[in-house]
Amino acid sequence: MPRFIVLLASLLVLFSAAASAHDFRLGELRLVHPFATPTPPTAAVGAVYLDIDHQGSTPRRLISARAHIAEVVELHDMSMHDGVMQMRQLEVIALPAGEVTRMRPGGGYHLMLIGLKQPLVAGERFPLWLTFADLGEIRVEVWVESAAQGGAAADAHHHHHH
Ligand SMILES: [Cu+2]
Repeated sequence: MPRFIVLLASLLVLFSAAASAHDFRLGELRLVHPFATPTPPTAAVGAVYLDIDHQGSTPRRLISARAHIAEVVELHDMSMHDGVMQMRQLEVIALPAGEVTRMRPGGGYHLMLIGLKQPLVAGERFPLWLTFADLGEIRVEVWVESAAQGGAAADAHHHHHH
C-alpha cells in the first residue's frame, strides 16, 4: 500500500514537470527555471542551467554555488577555441542590469556539478544554493529534464511574464 502511494506521487511530479516551469526571486533578480540534464549512471559531472532576469539598475554578480549532490559546483563558460569546445572556470558570472543572462546546454555559461554523488535522473529534483555579491544566498530547486524540455520551459516562462 505505501509503495503504491509513493509511485503515484512520483508520476504526478513527472507530469507536472512536463507541463510547467518554476522560478525564484532574490531582490531584483528573478531566477528562472533552474534545470539539469540527465546523466549516465556512472557520470562524475553534471551541469545546471537557469536564466537570471535582472530587473534592477545595479549590475550584480553570481559568485558561488553549492549542492549536496556534488562535491563542488563551479561557475563555467563553454566556448569554441580553434575548433574545440572548451570549458573554463569563472570567478564570477557578471549580470548586467536590465538584462536576462541565459544558460543553455551546448555552450556559454553553466554551473558545473563536479564529484557527482548520484546520477541525475529525469523527473527528479534537487536543491541548489546560489550566492550573489551584496544580495546573499538563495536556495533554488533544480528540475532534472532534457535539454529541449528545460530550454523550452525557460523560454516559455519569459514569454509568459513579458
Ligand atoms: Cu563546465
